[in-house]
Amino acid sequence: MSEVTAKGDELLFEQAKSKFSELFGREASAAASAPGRVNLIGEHVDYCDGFVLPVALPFTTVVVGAYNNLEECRVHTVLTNGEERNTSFVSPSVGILKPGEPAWANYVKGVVAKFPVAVHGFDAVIVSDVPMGAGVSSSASLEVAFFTFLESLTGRSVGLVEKAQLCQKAEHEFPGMPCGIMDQYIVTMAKKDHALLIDCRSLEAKQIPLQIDNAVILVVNSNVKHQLTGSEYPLRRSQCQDAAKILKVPSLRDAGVKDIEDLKSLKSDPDIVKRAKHVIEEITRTEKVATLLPQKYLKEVGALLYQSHKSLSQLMEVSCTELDQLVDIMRTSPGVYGARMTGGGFGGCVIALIEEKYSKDIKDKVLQEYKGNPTFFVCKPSDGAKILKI
Ligand code: GAF
Repeated sequence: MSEVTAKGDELLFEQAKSKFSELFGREASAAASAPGRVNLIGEHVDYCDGFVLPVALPFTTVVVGAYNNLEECRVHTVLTNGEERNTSFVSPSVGILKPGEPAWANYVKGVVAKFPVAVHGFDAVIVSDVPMGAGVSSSASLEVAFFTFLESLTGRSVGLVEKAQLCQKAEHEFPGMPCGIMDQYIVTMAKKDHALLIDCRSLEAKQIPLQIDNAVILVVNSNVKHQLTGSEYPLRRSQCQDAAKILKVPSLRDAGVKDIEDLKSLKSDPDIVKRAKHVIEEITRTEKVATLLPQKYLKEVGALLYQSHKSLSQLMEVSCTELDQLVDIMRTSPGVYGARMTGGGFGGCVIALIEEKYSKDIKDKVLQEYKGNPTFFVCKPSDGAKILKI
């Protein structure tokens, strides 16, 4: 089946509650959910203090649980593909949490460790339909859902920006991924029918209405994930920091087009020049899209999406054959304004801004021409994390 649809909070919530009572023999007392996301534009610029324009998806992670009067946190997870896993670790009220095996548990442990109070032992069940390894931020969805669950469990909450920052810190220190702030921020703050223009320096944000009449954002999952992100993402981040250092600016947000020439004349490493050029130009493209989109200048927005993809592929070098192929198919499809890869790259999804009436034709063309096994969904801008009433 090439079409994937979100199950919705309610169904996942029911599933999580009944799993909890089946496993732990009592009712859950606290619950929360948080969505996945796609990024419309502003890729690989959040860690350079740039602007990003993500949207939350209707796919969500739900966490339910209750205290267990033990000195242990026991967590059971039901993955998108139905597989189940569990883990347990010492409660932070009696011990210090450290990253370790199993790898997936680090996302949960990190959040528990960064939570502002030492949580007593609890049992929890996680159920999610956010596609994994698809670049739609299943990790931030899990982190923020878990943090929000802990807020509900303990009655201790923090401001939304602080929540996003603590979850980002958890991801840096436990799974060890030096991500920017975009994913945790959108997953925390998203509003239905809106994209969010985030200034990753000031951490202020503006809701951008996403009513684009007869157009929709089609997401195509390439269903490939190359094992490069682990090493290549930190490398991109450090190359951007090196470029800023050479230019003697705090970050590439402070650099302009002229600086690209300066970098060249200083005989900088050609890779560093390419990364800087991508970041500087992508920040400008993002600001433009945030202005053009609500005015429904869809052709112009589409052209910027194509430019963004080209830059991610040739300058940032975070695309791959499959994503390039999907974007190329879009270029020759009727009814497509523009398309680009979304997220960290090396696989995952492509987004395409399309005329809704061409949706079937476009999908048929992708199914015929794409060499892999694609799946599709339409991006319905959804709300951010919330506490669910038990
Ligand atoms: C990943 C990271 F987690 C984000 O912070 C961001 O850098 C993105 O890749 C690329 O734009 O999702």
